[in-house]
Amino acid sequence: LQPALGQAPEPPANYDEAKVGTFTLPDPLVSKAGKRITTPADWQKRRTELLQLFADNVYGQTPAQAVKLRFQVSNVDQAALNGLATRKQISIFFTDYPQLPPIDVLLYIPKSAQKPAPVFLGLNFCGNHCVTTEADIPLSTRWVSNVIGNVSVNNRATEKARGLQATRWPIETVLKRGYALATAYYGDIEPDYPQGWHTGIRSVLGDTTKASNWGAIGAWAWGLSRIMDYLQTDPAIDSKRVMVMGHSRIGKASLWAGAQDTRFAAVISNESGEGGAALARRWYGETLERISTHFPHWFCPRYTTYSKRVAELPVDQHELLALIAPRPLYIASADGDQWSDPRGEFLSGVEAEGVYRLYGKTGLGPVRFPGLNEPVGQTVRYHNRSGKHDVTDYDWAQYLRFADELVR
Ligand code: GTR
Repeated sequence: LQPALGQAPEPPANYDEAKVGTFTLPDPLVSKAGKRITTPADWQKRRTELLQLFADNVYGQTPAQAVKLRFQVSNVDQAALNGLATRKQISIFFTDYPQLPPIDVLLYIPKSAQKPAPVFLGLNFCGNHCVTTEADIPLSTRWVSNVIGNVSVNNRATEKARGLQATRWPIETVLKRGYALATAYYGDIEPDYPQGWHTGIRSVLGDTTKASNWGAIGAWAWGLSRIMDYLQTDPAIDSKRVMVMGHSRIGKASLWAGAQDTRFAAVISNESGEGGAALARRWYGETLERISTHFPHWFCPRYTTYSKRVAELPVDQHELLALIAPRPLYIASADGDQWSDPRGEFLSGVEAEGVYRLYGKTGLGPVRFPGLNEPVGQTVRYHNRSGKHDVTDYDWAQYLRFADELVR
């Protein structure tokens, strides 16, 4: 691809470990004033500081104001998936902003549950009709990407999209293990293109004049918290056991949601890469420069200013992971997805260890970068799956085991 006239050609991506470079990571356990953090109480103060640094420099400021919500249960099927689940569809309306579309939540609750069920919550990439082949899930009427599967026409979903990403959502397996599954289309919160914010929550909240105005990742994370608001009202759900899970750009949003909103009991990052779990200071695969020029709408405006001076970014992504401590965290990479920098994702988890230790927990523990398909760690877990950028049954098998051991 030729760069457009007047545009500098893109620097090539590095995939050579020898060329990653040397760098000094900011220490999560040293406050801005230079004080060493040694107790959970001090960490709580440092946490506030770090959240602010991520807001000011990476994702933007999440508006603090409470937004009035109205939950409308539009459809309940007591015998979905051959009687395996109660399936509910819930629309989350924003009472004060009737111009905004609702977030349409698709929720499966295991029929076998004797008590409120723990739940995996994750946003999906192309509409609720994409996660399942069930014919009676309405096609999303929102803007959808034309690129995913080449099945949309003029950015609207078609029947061909039904079940398109069902392999990423093994709903029946999850239900049979006793977990509920909740999902919603990320484009309900903000359609993922540069002007998409005009029809999403960022059109009414935030401040576009500020370098720390929130970006789309911030909006998606905010939306996850609004779904949590609903889950807290559903008596069939154990809202103390909500695990937020996300793939790739939605993995970035899930991490930011889990960092800010401690109601999430655990966080699962599936190949979140740059701006997610991967260390920004490593020159490997996707870089801050590349992501902030290709997807500036995902981040706050100030983020781009670090593209040629990443060493000056006052945070790095291990501190985002540390913000999830002491809660369980799963970081998953794929070997065929070097763009996401598997080793950089692993090292980021290693660097969060000190904060887990403050709470008497072992995070990843003293581990080396593992071989393929070899999960490691304790409260923080990591695997590097063989295969491409995707969410597979292998990934879910690990998440279910992790949930059984640490969240259940
Ligand atoms: C890529 C982007 C990654 C990742 C990915 C995805 O184009 O460079 O950071 O977010 O998209 O979301 O699948």
